[in-house]
Amino acid sequence: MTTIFSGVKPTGHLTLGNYLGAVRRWAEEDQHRADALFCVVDLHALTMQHDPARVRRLSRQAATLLLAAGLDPEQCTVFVQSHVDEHARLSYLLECTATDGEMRRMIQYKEKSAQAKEAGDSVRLSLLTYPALMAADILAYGTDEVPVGEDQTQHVELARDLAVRFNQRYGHTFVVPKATAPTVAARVMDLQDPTSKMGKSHAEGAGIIYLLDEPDAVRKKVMRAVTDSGRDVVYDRAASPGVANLLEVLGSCTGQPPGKLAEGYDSYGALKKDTAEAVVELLHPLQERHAALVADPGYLTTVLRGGAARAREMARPTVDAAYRAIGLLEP
Ligand code: AQP
Repeated sequence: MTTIFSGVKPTGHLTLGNYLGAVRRWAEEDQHRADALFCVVDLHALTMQHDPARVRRLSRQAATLLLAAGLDPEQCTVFVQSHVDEHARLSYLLECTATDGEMRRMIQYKEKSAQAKEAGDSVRLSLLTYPALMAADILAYGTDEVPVGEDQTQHVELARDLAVRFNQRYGHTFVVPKATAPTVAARVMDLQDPTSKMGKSHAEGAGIIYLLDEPDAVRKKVMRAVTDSGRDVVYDRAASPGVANLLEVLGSCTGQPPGKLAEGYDSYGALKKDTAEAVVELLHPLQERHAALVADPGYLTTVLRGGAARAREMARPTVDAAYRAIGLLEP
């Protein structure tokens, strides 16, 4: 059976980008067709300046939203990364497999280390090494597929390279995984700056739709989205990034190709109105389920404990095999 692993970082409130790029597929397709694990990757939230209480709060909120989005603990394994020691155990072996140069080439490292320096913060060593931890997250489970948004493909490529290198040096140990991205909305852009990704760790702003935004807040953000100076509704990411982004969001919500949708509009206003309503409708059931789950916090705790126990059991044989293969004595 295919094994699927993916995760979400508790670095902010989950956004429409997280949902359309990743979480919706996990719930609607992946959990039903594979042995699937979905994880709140809390260790990854420690690579930049962080507030411990906020990370704890956001970790529970992210896990609650995964369930609200439709992940069913009877169908898949939902857990928190730091509850399963195998991730950190394997990460060190992968740091011993990766090179300094390939870590420094990671786009997110370049961008975020520049951001930290600009803010006058020191750059944490973990910001450089965390792709090895992400590779460990993936490889520990014999993962075949990693359903992610486009921004994460470089990290999954690194996990592939490390798996291949480790297998060549020490004997076959890891399955070589591949990233899968959705055909539409693989990179949802910020509504106010359609040349940059809608990211949950970015400063809160009118360009980011959060999954728990009230309907009126969603409408306001979409109606104020930056479009282009022209008038024609065309699907052209390079020439009209704002309009293309709205068409992708609408296309993803309604299951129609963005290029085809463009033919049905002759004004930006009508496109925005339909996009806003489609997003409100898409989020409504998720928000209702979220409210019900929040009313029963014990349920989430039970799900996460069960998920961690199962994940540990799944990861241990592969991580133990990697320890033996690389030359470490059995205890
Ligand atoms: N805008 C997006 N469009 C499509 N997919 C997206 N994803 C994130 N943003 C978009 C996908 O959602 C999954 C979880 O994301 P994450 O928690 O790894 O990262 P993030 O939401 O992008 O949060 P940050 O903290 O703002 O991260 P940085 O700044 O590091 O990108 C992933 O599958 C991701 O691809």
